[in-house]
Amino acid sequence: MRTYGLYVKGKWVRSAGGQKFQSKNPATGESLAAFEQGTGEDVEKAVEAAQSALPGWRSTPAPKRAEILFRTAGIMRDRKDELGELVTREMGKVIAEGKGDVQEAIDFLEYIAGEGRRMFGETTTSELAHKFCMTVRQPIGIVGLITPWNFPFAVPSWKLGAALITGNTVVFKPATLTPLCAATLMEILEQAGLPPGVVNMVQGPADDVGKAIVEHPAVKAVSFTGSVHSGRDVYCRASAHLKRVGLEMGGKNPQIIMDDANIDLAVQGALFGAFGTAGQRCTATSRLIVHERAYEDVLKALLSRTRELKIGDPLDTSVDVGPVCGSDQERKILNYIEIGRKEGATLLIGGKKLTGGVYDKGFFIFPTIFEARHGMRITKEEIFGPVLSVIRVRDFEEALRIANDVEYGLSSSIYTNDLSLAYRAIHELEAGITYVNAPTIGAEVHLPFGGIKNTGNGTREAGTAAIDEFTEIKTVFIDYSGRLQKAQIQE
Ligand code: UN1
Repeated sequence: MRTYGLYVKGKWVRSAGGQKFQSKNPATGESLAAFEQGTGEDVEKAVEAAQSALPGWRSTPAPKRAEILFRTAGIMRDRKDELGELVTREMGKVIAEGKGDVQEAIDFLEYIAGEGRRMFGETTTSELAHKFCMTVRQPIGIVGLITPWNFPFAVPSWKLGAALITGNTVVFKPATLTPLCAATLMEILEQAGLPPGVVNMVQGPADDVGKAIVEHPAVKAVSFTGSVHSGRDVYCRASAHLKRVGLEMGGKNPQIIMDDANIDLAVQGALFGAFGTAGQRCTATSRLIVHERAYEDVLKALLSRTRELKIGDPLDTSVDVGPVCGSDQERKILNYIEIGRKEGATLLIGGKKLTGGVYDKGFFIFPTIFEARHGMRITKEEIFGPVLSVIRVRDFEEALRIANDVEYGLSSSIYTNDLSLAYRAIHELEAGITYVNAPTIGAEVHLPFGGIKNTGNGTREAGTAAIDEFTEIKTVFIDYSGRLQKAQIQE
């Protein structure tokens, strides 16, 4: 089995602590590779490398930096099938989604590489004659990127692409559940021509490596995607150093189905939203809020379609739902199912770990649907697994009130053909993203992505907002009058 080092200054190196860990296929238990486990000392070296690469990288013209990102996307496109399989083997999402993860990385890298020839500032008027005013964007410096396991190519590529095009250098800590995807991404960046030290990867646990990155005084900004619990910790530690922090955290995303909706379409959306990626997206649908007049029809269609779902080997193209990503995930999800039962929600389907044959080697949970009352823990806390709570409501007002009565605000959806309800949902759903007649998952990379309330701290990733996350704005005044002119002062 191959052992991967940490990636520092363009070299694969041993960790200071000498410990190793392995990555395992959540469907089969097979070990995929071994990895050096980094420590705070390794972070120190990674920061030094990022520091020494910074002057060269920030002075490389942005369109030249873009060429490397375009090449990175090109390599991914050439290797898309193989990389998609890698995502599936390491993370467990079904192969169509594994390839989708890689496609999302390609899409974003190409989109953001285009910013190399934009990265617009402002030009504006001056209150004084013969004076020119504008803004330019500059890199922040060394940035720390901390990424989750559920999109092991896409989310690191969002953050890396945006940080790199804007001229920052990086210390990158990927999730410990998907180290092989991360190491492969480093190989691809290197092959695409990224200079040594521009991106440095230190694998390892959050409480050691993550903490060292967040608290290092030379790391000027941190971009984090993960749980609210960890994100809050990152925010508090980083704020002591007055760092820029971008947080993208949990969701408890609702899909509302009104009585005039196309039920078949709405149910297809709910299935994809709730059970796609085995419910392990921060955008996953975890609450289906259904108008009472559509309720029986929705439930019937939902259950009959869920019964037909094939659970199993995620590399098999006929499989709909793969395993969840590891034993901790499995335990947490099964625990929530137990909580749902105990608090009196009616289990309609699923609710257990699958056993026997191939299932014994992996972490398979059958898609689970509860009929629940709003207020139960399963309707308010993020589960991050294939568990959907269906909630019956009398009307749109009640649907809206329930949809908004959670601590999170990432994605949301409404199925209706009533234009005024659709617009009210757009205005009144408390979320960073609202879909009309489409599921809560599947955001496109050229639009801002992120949430309100406890989902985030006001930043957005992807889209044009990605540039804001990783740049400082410099305001420039050029006086070509040849004399001292005083703003605000009448003479
Ligand atoms: C995530 O789950 O962290 O909108 C990202 C979506 C994907 C991105 C999800 N494009 O579902």
